[in-house]
Amino acid sequence: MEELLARIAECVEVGKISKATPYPPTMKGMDGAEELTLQALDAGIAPSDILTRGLIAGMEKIGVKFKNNQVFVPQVLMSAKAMSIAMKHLKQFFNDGSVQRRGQFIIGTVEGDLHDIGKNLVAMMVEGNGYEVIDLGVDVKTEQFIDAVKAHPGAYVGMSALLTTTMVNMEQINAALKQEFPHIVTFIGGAPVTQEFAQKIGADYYTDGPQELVEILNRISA
Ligand code: B12
Repeated sequence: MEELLARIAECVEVGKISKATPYPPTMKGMDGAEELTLQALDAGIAPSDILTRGLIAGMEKIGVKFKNNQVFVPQVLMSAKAMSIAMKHLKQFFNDGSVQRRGQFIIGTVEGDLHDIGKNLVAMMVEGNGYEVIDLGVDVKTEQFIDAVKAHPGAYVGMSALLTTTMVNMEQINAALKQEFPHIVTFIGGAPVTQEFAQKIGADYYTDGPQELVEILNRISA
């Protein structure tokens, strides 16, 4: 069992999706995250162990490497793909409640902004670390964020912006969220965003990448 979970973690870390996918070349023809997850389920390993000790363990490793500039966006996207294909087979266990999520995280790129690569990366990393992600997409207006929190009380909210002209929209969205839901915890990020800006607009947290965000989420939701 330990060996199977370690192999699942490795597949996520290196982005080995399934037997059929050629990446990484050193693992060509070998079982990937998909086959190994199915084998683990067949072997009776608890879905929660597959998630936390297999998939999430692998995602944590790639997250740390990304933070330390040891890997770059394409590798993280491969890891996220390996993770999501395995998650497809675990979804039913989340839906019937036998596996608990760590929390809910609403994310969107703010009004006027269509950049979504970074936002998607953050969403995948957060999901990969055991949270349910409600992705509102791009060009998300204040009302959409508010409606999403109404539909998911207690969820954390993340906002992304890549333009100096759209990051200012975060201020209004954040203020409206704080007014409507005084206990809400908000995160902001994106290339032009800074810690000082987060402080200025009253957002709770700024991080420059997904790994730091996940570390904060794990801390505050523990
Ligand atoms: C790809 C890209 C595009 C693509 C977007 C495709 C897509 N589906 O996203 C297209 C071609 C559509 C595009 C359009 C435009 N773009 Co553009 N684009 C880029 C580019 C090259 C890369 C952005 C990217 O994806 N980076 C990779 C990701 C992984 O990084 P990231 O987004 O920063 O995300 C990381 C962190 O910021 C953080 N993060 C991100 N979101 C969040 C959220 C939270 C909560 C947290 C905690 C963290 C976090 O985590 C991520 C992972 O580490 C940048 C230049 C650059 N090098 O940044 C310009 C750039 C952002 N674009 C720019 C501009 C000007 C535009 C346009 C206005 C161009 C035009 N004249 O039409 C339009 C705007 C359209 C619109 N309304 O949004 C400028 C912005 C300048 C500025 N300071 O405002 C840039 C900087 C290019 C430049 N040097 O001029 N763009």
